[in-house]
Amino acid sequence: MVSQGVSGGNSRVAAKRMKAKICLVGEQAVGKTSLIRRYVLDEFSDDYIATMGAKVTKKNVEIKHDSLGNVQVNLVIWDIMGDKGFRDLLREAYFQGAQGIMAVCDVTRKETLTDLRSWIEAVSRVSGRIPTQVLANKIDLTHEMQFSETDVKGISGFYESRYLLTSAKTGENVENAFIEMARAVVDKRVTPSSVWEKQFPAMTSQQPLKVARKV
Ligand SMILES: Nc1nc2c(ncn2[C@@H]2O[C@H](COP(=O)(O)OP(=O)(O)OP(=O)(O)O)[C@@H](O)[C@H]2O)c(=O)[nH]1
Ligand SMILES: [Mg+2]
Repeated sequence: MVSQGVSGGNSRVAAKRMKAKICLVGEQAVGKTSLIRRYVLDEFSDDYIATMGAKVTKKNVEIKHDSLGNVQVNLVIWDIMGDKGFRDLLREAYFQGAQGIMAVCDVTRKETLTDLRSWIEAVSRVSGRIPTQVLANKIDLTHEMQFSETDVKGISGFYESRYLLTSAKTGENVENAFIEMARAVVDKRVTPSSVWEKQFPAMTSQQPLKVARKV
């Protein structure tokens, strides 16, 4: 983290800066690109153009941190194609140095929720244990929902992560999601690793997963 003095009238305020690589992962067409587009450009399109490979977008966000005060976070957002074949081939290239995972599923397709486990673990195998967030996207399609909030809680609880119900279409919770992610990355950076790891113990595939209750 870089700490830089900024003049403000007679006072000097410490502006802290930090870079954070965030990876958006999840199955094809769950809305990863749309969430980034909504957050960065405040735009949405119903058209679907599958992402080829990975696309990197940057955005600065200022967060208020409990102990640090205001922190400028330079988010480096990696939009990764939802193709598992490519994921396994290229995961070192995509996930190296990741500091946060935004794992996205589509509330209208149940399998996209259960598949999140393999995405989160693919990133974690390369990056180590990092802040993780589960996003249940397309919440605007209420009548087509194939799973409940309880199911989302089940997956996110397993990974000691937070979850949010989002809509790239309406913008619901999209900004919140990125701000929360930035805050979690800053928190990890300033928390001694022994304390952080106690809060967020490493997950193992052997642990049973409480998920997929029928709605
Ligand atoms: N109704 C609704 N549609 C959405 C939402 N988010 C994305 N979509 C639509 O879902 C389709 C897929 O969205 P993308 O953002 O391209 O999905 P992706 O996860 O990036 O897909 P890949 O790049 O193939 O991995 C598009 O037609 C979007 O318009 C949402 O919140 N609500
Ligand atoms: Mg995409």
